Amino acid sequence: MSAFHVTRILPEDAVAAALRADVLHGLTSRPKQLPPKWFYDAHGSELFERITELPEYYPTRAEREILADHADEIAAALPARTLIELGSGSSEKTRHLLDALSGLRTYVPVDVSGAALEQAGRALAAERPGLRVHALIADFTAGLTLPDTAGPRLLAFLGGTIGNLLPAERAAFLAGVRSLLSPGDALLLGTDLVKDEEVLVRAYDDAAGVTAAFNRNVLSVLNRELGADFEPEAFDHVALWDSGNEWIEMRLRSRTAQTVKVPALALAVDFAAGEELRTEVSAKFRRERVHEELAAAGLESARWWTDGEGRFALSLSVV
Ligand code: AVJ
Repeated sequence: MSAFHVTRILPEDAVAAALRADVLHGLTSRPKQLPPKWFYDAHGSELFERITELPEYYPTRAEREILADHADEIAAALPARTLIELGSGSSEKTRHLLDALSGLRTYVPVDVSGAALEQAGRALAAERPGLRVHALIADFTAGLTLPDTAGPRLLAFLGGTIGNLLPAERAAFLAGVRSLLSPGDALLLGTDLVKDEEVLVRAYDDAAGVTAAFNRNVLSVLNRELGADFEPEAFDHVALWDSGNEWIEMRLRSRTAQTVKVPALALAVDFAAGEELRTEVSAKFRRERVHEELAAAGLESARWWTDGEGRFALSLSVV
């Protein structure tokens, strides 16, 4: 008997339709833009895993430090029977939580990437015989229904991925999360913090060029999925700090004037020399802003932990 199963909430054709809609809208907007979720095909997910090991990319290590140091306190504050993790990816950092939650019965990893879920979920279920792993292939930014599992439930959204949403999207997302929680449940939220500009920019423009390859990979995704003819090397990787919005932006800057065809959308897209395509926003937070945004969604931040250097934070909101 297997304690692992996968439910696909998101049909394959819905993923394809969402990609087409996002690319059509984004490449005909001014300035041009694409949502960051399309980075994560198998190769993009692999590149992201490599990013997390780069000396410049501190968020993963900082968050792992917080989880390693405080998982017991988190578990004491919220002795969950169900752990739901949005954007679980490789579920690597989650192990600290799984170890600390002694009454845990069910782990629900949620991701758009079925491949990552299969691999991580199967391995976890095999390692932990008492644990049911019920993976969900779903887009958690587009409304989510959760399996009916035992409370209290801890919903974890780690990695600072909330920073990839724009402010209005964050507000809608947090309100949606709040509506999924019942009394006694909680949200555990990971947020990267505002810090020195140089440290931030280096984290998104590493010396080895892994982040540049990750950024350009979205063009390869469009080539494969939509028959586009992007030449990834015809675009420069750009990472900059927007101090007004307090977010990092990643862009791809066209080296020359060029026209790119996207046959699946019957689209020809002109790029001027130097024109930029925004591929990611990664917002950085101050404690007050995290509290405000949580409060606006009806969530109160009960606990707050940072790593030793104050680079990254976890907050726990019990409903
Ligand atoms: C997916 C939110 C963890 O914004 O830092 C890493 C993705 N982009 N380097 C982030 C990413 C460029 C990452 N998160």
